[in-house]
Amino acid sequence: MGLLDKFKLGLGKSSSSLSKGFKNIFSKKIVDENVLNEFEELIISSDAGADVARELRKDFENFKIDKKLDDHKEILKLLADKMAIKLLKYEKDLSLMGNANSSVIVVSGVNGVGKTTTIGKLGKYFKDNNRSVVFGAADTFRAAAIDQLQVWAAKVKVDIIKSEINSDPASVAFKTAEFAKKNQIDIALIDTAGRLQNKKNLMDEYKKIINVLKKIDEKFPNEVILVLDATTGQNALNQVEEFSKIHNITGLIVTKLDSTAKGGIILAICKKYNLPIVAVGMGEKDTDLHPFKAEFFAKALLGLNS
Ligand SMILES: Nc1nc2c(ncn2[C@@H]2O[C@H](COP(=O)(O)OP(=O)(O)OP(=O)(O)O)[C@@H](O)[C@H]2O)c(=O)[nH]1
Ligand SMILES: [Mg+2]
Repeated sequence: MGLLDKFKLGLGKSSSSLSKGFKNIFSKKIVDENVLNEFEELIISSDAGADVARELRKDFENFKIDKKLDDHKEILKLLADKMAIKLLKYEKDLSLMGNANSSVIVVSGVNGVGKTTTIGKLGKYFKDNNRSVVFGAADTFRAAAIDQLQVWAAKVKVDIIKSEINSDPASVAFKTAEFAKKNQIDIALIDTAGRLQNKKNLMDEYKKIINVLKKIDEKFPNEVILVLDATTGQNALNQVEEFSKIHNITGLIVTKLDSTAKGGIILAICKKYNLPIVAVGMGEKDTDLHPFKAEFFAKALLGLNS
């Protein structure tokens, strides 16, 4: 299956929801103010945000479709092009991630967004691309979290550095980075907790992990990835803000796009924060993480086949 087909499958819920709306819009004879409003609302309903919806409305209006909306596919293609152009600068080549010798990647995010699963999938992706990988189980607050990462490590056949439950997460992160450097492992992926007693604790813990890594090498962590759950909608935007206060986020991974009809959230995130999308999660299997491709995302969202 090609990447476009994977995006189509993953964004199926979003595209079928948008398709119904477009069908209705395209049934109108003339693009008047009402149709434009309907169009704008449809885009907003995909969680793309008011700014993006307004921009796309302008694009749609500028197509000058004043006679009949008969060539639907052409119109959707034009729209997909506009959307892809807006998103292109947020593509970040996943295969280029961790190209420094021993790159340390901290994976952060609030609880349940898919951090541990994404680390498992990233491990698989990098292994398949002939990179050596080690996982660091720095979510030490629940035994199940350590076990979960252990299961992924066994599944994708990578080493894991772990410690007992309630041990210091920063110490696990430190040992993982040290192990990677000593053994010339290409990529160290560090799992972190999404939930602590309170937000301040959580943020302090992240700071500590990051500071301790810098002690091994000031370039560490090479990446701080924030994982966002597409099903949480606009709330994801606040999470970008909160985590940016701790450390520069170098990239985003948006998960669970397969579970929502509101995949347009990616457009809102890109519009608001100038951050690259490193990958997108579209399912629970190890092969369900894909590099973010603006063109395929736009086409799949609008239900185009090519
Ligand atoms: N459908 C779908 N489910 C996903 C995806 N990514 C993760 N999940 C599921 O989301 C749930 C939470 O995933 P975890 O990886 O445990 O999330 P986490 O951020 O590590 O959670 P905490 O460690 O509790 O903070 C699991 O049931 C995953 O299988 C995805 O892309 N699509
Ligand atoms: Mg986890």
